[in-house]
Amino acid sequence: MISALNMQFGIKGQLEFVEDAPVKGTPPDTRPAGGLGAASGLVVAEINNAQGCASLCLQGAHLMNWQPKSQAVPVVWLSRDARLAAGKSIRGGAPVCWPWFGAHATESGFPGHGFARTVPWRVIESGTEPDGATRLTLRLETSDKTRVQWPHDCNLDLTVIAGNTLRMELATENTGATDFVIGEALHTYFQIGDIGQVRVTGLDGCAYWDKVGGSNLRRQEGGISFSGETDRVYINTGAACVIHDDELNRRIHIAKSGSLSTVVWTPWDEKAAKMGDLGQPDGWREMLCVESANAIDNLVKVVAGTRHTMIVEYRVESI
Ligand code: TA6
Repeated sequence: MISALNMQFGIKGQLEFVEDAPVKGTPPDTRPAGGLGAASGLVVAEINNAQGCASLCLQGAHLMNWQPKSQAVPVVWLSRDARLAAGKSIRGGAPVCWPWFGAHATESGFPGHGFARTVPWRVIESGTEPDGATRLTLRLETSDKTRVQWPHDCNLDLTVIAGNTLRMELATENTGATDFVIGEALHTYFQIGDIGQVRVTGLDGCAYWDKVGGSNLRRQEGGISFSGETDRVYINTGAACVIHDDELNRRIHIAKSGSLSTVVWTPWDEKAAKMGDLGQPDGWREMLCVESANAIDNLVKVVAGTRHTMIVEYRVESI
């Protein structure tokens, strides 16, 4: 598998596929604590080019890390407690939430945020962009299991272009004869200096569903700062956002297209402690989710025979 992948899609000195396996010569149960945990056997695409580096687990097409060469600290956050395991979601990175966001509308037994992030995807293309960035495209592998939860004929592709910027394109192609409706998100965890110090701008005046303590419709006034659990689904907005991070001396610019919802989430201390996988004791202070999505009021009808694509582009500005 690994050698065949590298033969067909590897790019010398830029893109290599590796197995999440024990360090050579050490028994699997002595893997270092933390990091990516015990050997999962899952395959990871390691990208390293002149502009930056990134890593992506083929399961879930789950981008785990992105760090442009200009940055001493990764831009996409991965929990110290992140574990790779078959069928399990990875804490951090950019989980693909599809074909629904949040809880399933009617089936409480179906996984939150859909199944896309915990099933196998296969590589369908790789290449080098004219500016030297590395491009990789993966396609979700449908199965009897996925068809139980999603009985529609479709292709779901994720194209990742990693370099000085990070671009992700999530394309849903309806190859069947009937329309269907999806919810989706690129649920990206950004690395920040401290949650109490950052601000998010770009959503001034936008309506949002406040998910903390129920679900109340409110309107954003000015920028967003954080002093407690925050879980907001901003609706009907195609706006770009900026994370202002004075501690890390940078601004993270989050542009998007094909997305009318933006989710802003920090669990804060109590929820983080309950979740238990954000890196004890206060890993949650170093992450903030700003997710480009189509959720709640902004579900997307994909007409039979057509394709819908949601695109994000992240850029870091040192200040
Ligand atoms: O996007 C915010 C959110 O919906 C939160 O409510 C929280 O559940 C978070 O996603 C993480 O969800 P997960 O299923 O990855 O633990």
